[in-house]
Amino acid sequence: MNQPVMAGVAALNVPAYVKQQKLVSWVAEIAALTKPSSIYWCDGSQEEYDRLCALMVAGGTMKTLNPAKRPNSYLACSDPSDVARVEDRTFICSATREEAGPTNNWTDPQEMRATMSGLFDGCMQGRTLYVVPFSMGPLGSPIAHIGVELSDSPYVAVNMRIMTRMGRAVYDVLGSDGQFVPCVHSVGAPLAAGQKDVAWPCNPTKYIVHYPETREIWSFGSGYGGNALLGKKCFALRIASNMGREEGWLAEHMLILGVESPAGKKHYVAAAFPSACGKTNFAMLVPPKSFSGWKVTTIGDDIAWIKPGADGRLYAINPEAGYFGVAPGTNTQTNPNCMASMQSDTIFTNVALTDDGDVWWEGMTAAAPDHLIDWQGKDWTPAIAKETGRKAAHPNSRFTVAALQNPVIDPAWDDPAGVPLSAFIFGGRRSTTVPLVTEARNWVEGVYMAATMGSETTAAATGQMGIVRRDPFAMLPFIGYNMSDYFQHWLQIGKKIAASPAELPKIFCVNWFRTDENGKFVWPGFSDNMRVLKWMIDRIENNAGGVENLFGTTPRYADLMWEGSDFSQQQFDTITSIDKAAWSEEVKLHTELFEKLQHHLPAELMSAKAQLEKRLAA
Ligand code: SAT
Ligand code: MN
Repeated sequence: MNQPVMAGVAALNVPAYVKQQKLVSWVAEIAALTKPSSIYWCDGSQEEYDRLCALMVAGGTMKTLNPAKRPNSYLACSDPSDVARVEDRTFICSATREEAGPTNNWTDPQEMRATMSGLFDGCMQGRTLYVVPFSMGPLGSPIAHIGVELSDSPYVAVNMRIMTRMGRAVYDVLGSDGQFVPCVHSVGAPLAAGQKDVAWPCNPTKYIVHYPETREIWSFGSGYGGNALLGKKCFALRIASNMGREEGWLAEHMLILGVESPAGKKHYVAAAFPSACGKTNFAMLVPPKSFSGWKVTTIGDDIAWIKPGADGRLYAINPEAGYFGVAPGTNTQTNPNCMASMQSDTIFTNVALTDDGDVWWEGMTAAAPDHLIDWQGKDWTPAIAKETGRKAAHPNSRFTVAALQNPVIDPAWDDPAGVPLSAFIFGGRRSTTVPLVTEARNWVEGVYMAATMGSETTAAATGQMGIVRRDPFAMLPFIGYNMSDYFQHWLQIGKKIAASPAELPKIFCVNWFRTDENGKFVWPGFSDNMRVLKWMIDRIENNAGGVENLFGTTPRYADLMWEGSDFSQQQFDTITSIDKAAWSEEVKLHTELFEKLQHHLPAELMSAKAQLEKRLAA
């Protein structure tokens, strides 16, 4: 009769195929803290996915889209306060503040653990704790790593099934003593007995916490994207960057694409851009018609894990298995492959619902439908939008879709060995100053360009939009340790390759976003980015000209292929001109950044800056 041990504690229900005692004990420990009403171990099956989606449809979290228009697809709309990553609530709790560095929020790990224990105590009451096992990278691959996310959000469970290799097979790889990164997530909205749930539970208090030393993640209060799908930014970038530093590899905020010439020669390049700056579009680029025979294929659209191979070259894998991309602006012109990917089996978040049960977002079609239900569930018409400026879809609305649905997925995307990289590309969103494309003359100059990169902020993170901030390597929100040490790590990798028989990948810096005097983008972007990509490939093969300028080598108009384009020399000059006065101002911002990062800042970068200043003064 008296069962004190079980009182108020959900049954563990461990499936027989789970063989690891350490994992089971950890689940029991978190359950004892968070006090869910039940525990459910995800197996990753389609049946389970369908069941959890149906549960969320019944609970009002998701709507089933019209199966004739968008089969097996759903629309989830979040609480209006929970729509993007929260960088000011993201913490790197290394042993010392110095290890987290000046660009990260830091709290003493002991103190943070006490805060977390308080917040997580009873936070899953009335909810189910989902045990979500996942592999970042091909299952069982020597470069892959396993994580287990404990979450009280079924939305997280179904999204993780798309975004990672999630399910039962992970336990076979994990065995009785394999390593995994423990990830604890709660929306922070316990339910009292009989209390009715809301469609999108979350908590105004949010914490996204990383403990690099013990490789743990704790996330509280948000159900959205990178805050909640812990395999993505938290694990694959913040924790993995720490692993990479220790083990001699790189975890980067980069897409990876393959580009094949008509002659059948293939190169892979990795490109870093801040969130919502077109990584997914670039990764799925369709070359212009005039580039017949050229093919672009996708390895990944957001994250790259890059390891030196036995031959000295750098090999990259995409640790993810799906895309969590920005919807607004995506259409059959800007990204036909992405539109095709989302034809079915897609979860949409915070886009608008059409009257016939399909989705819509700003930029999807030239003309908006006459009537929509917007992402906040309100009536929306073009007239209302004109009057109030209210968007039908949130600017950071997203789609979650499996990589395998991408018609141009690269045949090697799942290769455990990864693909060899010929170049790195770094790009920011800059309406002025930074030219269309620049090639670094050497590794150090490339690292300098990446380190000092600036970009105008987007809706992917909460906070003011459109202000230029330094975003080194597009990693500002994602680096899990001291930024200066990270620069050093990059320099180190360069030295290692230089000492091997392999050639160093080239480093390029791009800017698709220069505007004219009316604030309009000058460069058409999208397909036409192929013209820039081709120049890079030609440079790699010693096959294209360019001129040296202040800080690298840039193409002249004649160095790019213009067939099928009416982009003029004069337009080209507008987006490639280097204004000395603007660059003097720009370098002041580099100085400001370097002052902030002074501690451990590599001397090579200081001298790269001194050289740039000298050229500017000449
Ligand atoms: O919300 S995510 O962090 O997954 C998207 C992004 O900001 O890149
Ligand atoms: Mn991203």
